[in-house]
Amino acid sequence: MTLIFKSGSDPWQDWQKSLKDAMPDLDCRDWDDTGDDDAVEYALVWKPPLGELRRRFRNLKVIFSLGAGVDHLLVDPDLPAGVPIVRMVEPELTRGMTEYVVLHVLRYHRLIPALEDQQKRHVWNVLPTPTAPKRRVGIMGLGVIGQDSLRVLSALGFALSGWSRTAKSIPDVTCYHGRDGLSAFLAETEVLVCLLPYTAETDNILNRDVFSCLPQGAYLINAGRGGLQDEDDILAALESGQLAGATLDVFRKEPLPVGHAFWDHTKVTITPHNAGTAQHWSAAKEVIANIRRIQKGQALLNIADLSAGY
Ligand code: NDP
Ligand code: OXD
Repeated sequence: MTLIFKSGSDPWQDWQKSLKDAMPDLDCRDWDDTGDDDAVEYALVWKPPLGELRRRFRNLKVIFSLGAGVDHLLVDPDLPAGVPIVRMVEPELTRGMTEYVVLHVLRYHRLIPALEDQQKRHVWNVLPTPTAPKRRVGIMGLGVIGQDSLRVLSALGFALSGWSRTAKSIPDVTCYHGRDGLSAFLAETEVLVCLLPYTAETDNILNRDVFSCLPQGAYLINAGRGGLQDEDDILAALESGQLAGATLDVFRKEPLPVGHAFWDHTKVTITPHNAGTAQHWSAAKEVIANIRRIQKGQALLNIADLSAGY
């Protein structure tokens, strides 16, 4: 019983230790190590080379995504048929994402970019600052991460709304769903936080039409995926003042190309796709718990719905 591991950046030794701590008899192997590929039953991977899972591992039982999003796997037209894909759902990844959302919502709410600009110009000027109940924050994507972010924003007292594909009911959150609910959701959103997965339906969803439904001078925070955003439309909305600022963790092309207009834009804050990351010491326990479920003949948790694309 072997698990094969492939990460973009995480040190393999850390994951190996955490996986072995949780299941000592599991044989764990890094993607590039040689060994018996027929013994591999589990793959824990981020962006594996196209076609390789199917070509190399004939006895694969489950593909565990190292990320919450599975778009990096579904891009492969040659995935092993019938092998379930499990999303990464683990408390520390969720916590990291919530930290990111709350940090950047508060930064806009408390007008920090304007205050930093005043400081650069040695200007002492008190800006009117409402408290949280008077700030309307809207979250696109009411899944694991969206709902956890709402939980903390709600404790801070923000006026909250959310948008999802199917109908939801969340205490203290005005919920909208589907394309029909989108413009009403946007109309009451001063800080728009995007935590959607990238699918055929959400491709380019952050575009000029969406920005035009927001109140003038709204803020955008996108920690979902780069493919969700039309980058030219973001620049145009910043230029016109429709958007007052954008905080972007994800980009159409990553790393963000050296000459991209976002880099030096005074209204754009860039982070290098590190809003949240699965932590080996916590995530390994979730992976192993799911492997134990298979061994006991129980249903896997957090299987991606391939027909919905997330
Ligand atoms: P979930 O699958 O738990 O939630 C996804 C949410 O998006 C659901 O509420 C779903 O609606 C909604 N949604 C999906 N498609 C549509 C649509 N067409 N229209 C409206 N709503 C839609 O995912 P997570 O919360 O775990 O993660 C969300 C995303 O965050 C990931 O897919 C990934 O792209 C991104 N991410 C980014 C990270 C980073 O470091 N930047 C780290 C981790 C995740 P419904 O509830 O009806 O199903
Ligand atoms: C994820 C990511 O999807 O890291 O978890 O982007």
